[in-house]
Formats: sequence, structure tokens, C-alpha cells
Amino acid sequence: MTGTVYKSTGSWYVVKSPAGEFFNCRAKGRLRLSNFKSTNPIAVGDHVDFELEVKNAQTTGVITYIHDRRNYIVRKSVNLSKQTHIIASNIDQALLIITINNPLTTTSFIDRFLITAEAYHIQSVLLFNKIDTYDAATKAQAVLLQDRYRKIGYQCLEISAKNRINIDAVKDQMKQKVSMISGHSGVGKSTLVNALDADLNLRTAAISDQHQQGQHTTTFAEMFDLKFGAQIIDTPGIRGFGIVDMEPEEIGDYFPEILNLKQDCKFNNCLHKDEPQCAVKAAVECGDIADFRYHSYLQILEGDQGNYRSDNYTDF
Ligand SMILES: Nc1nc2c(ncn2[C@@H]2O[C@H](COP(=O)(O)OP(=O)(O)OP(=O)(O)O)[C@@H](O)[C@H]2O)c(=O)[nH]1
Ligand SMILES: [Mg+2]
Ligand SMILES: [Zn+2]
Repeated sequence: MTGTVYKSTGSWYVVKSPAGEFFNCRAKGRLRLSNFKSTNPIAVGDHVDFELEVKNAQTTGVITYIHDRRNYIVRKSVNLSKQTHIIASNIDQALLIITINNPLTTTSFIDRFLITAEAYHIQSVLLFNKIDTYDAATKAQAVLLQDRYRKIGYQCLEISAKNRINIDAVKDQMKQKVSMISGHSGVGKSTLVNALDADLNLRTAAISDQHQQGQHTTTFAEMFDLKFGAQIIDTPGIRGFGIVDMEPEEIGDYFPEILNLKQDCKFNNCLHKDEPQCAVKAAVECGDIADFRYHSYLQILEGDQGNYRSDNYTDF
């Protein structure tokens, strides 16, 4: 039987059968695992073959095979271990939840996320959450950021998961798709899932007063079927986002506005750094490419791991 993984705790998996039943499964001992080293060989969204076993009147499953993934999104831990973790697989789009403060989401974090999604051919939508709390200055920042990202081609929405503002627009964007929801801890991912379907009632928690950071309330990725005909994968908050193995020449290709201009650079292997007659640098100078995007590009090119909170919005 072939099913879809809805939850993964690392040792147990919840798999949905074609008939819509959920089974607790474990992985068969000698299962051939994915060809790169990851902390979790089986991820939410995976299509797997599994067999049922009945022991002591309990039915559980054994996963015997993982089908090839259409795509997946991975995160490399920013600590020394450099381990790769598959966040989710076989997804149609990524919803990145951004908060301007409480907690702060930096542009460098947003851009690291976006280029990773670009590299795996996954469309991203930016959701600016908690707009019910924005004062005039925060609102102005949010508008500026949305203008910049829309100009590059990313869809942006302002929402309040808590006060249910623009939730229908999010639903429209999600219909008939599998969406993965991502962002720092405390930005409101689980609150949004609850707003999309009140029956789900996922655990959420206030961010800590002291550090203005989330408390990592969601600890495992999990997929949910939503009543309006969509699936969503709630994920644990991510701190930093280490970029997975990219060649320096490749990085610019995942910034759509850089990719667009690179044929106008004098050198066809231009890294848009110190080279003369670089169309990208010229576009940064005249404001066609946002300073903060170019800054993110250089950071990634230089292999800076972009640790959470090491920078802020001052660069635009
Ligand atoms: N004012 C306001 N608060 C919100 C909004 N969305 C979420 N919150 C609050 O932010 C806090 C964190 O929300 P969660 O949904 O637990 O955040 P999360 O992204 O799931 O966090 P992790 O599971 O830790 O990754 C909770 O106190 C929510 O009530 C919003 O639109 N406006
Ligand atoms: Mg959560
Ligand atoms: Zn160039």
C-alpha cells in the first residue's frame, strides 16, 4: 500500500492510507535511505510503501520504501554539526510567515529562505503576520518590504492570524495545493493553521517577554487536511538557515532580479562583486535592486551563516 507521511517524530511516522486511515508506522531496518546524510531519512510529505502488522490486537505499519521526491526543502543546521534536515517534501508552495517585530524576521533570513526554495523550484508566498500590532513606523517598514519583494515577483499578503484579517485570501492561495508553512518560532504559524480550520486547535504559546522570541512550541512537522480542500504542513520554528551546498556562480541564479540582469555583465562568470562593468552593481547603485537584497547575496556568497539576530533592518 502506498501512503503519505503526515507526521514524523524521527522514530515513528504517521502515514495516511489511500482510504484515508492513519497508521503509526516505523521504518524497516534496512530501508535504503536518501542519498545524502540527513538527520531524518523520512520526512512529512513523503510518499511511502508500507505494510500492516497486527500484534496484540494493535495494527501498526512498517515503511518499506520511499518513493522519489518531487522536491523537498532542507535546512542545514547553523551549528558546527552542519547536519542536514529535510523539513518537508512533495510540496507545491512555501508560505513564509514574517513578523517585523516580536519576533524580528530579518531580510537576511527571508532571503536565505527564498533562495533555498528557488533552488528546489518551490514557489514562495510571503505572509506578513500580526498586522493588528503594527504602529505607523512598523507599518511603513512592512509596506516598503512588500513593495520590494513584489517587484521581484513574490506574492505578499498582510495578515493577522489572531484577528482573522485576510485569512480568506490565504485560503484562496492554498486551494488544491500542499503548502508548507515556515518562519521563526513565535511568528504565528500554528495560530494561522488554527485560523484556517478551527477544528484543529493546535498548541500555540506567547513569545517570551525577556527576549522577544518564540518558545519552540511546535516540535515536529505535521501535515493537516483542511476543510476547504488544501493541505498544510505546520513546522517547528527555524532559527537560522544555513544554505545547502551551492556553487558561488549558482547563487545569483536564485535571486530572480540578479538572474535577470546577469547577461548584461561584461564577464559571463561575473560574481557581481569586484568585477568591472557589472550590470548588477549598476542596478544596486541606481536602486533597481534593493540594497538589502544585494547585501543578502554577498553574505551568502561569502559563506556567512547568517545567524539569527546578527543583523537587522538597518541595511535598507
Ligand atoms: N497580536 C497577534 N498575535 C499573534 C498573531 N498570530 C500569532 N500571534 C501570537 O503569537 C504567539 C506565537 O504564536 P504561535 O502560533 O505559537 O507561533 P509559531 O510560529 O507556531 O511558533 P513555534 O511553534 O514555536 O514555531 C502566540 O501568543 C499567538 O497568539 C497575530 O496575528 N496577532
Ligand atoms: Mg507552532
Ligand atoms: Zn555582474
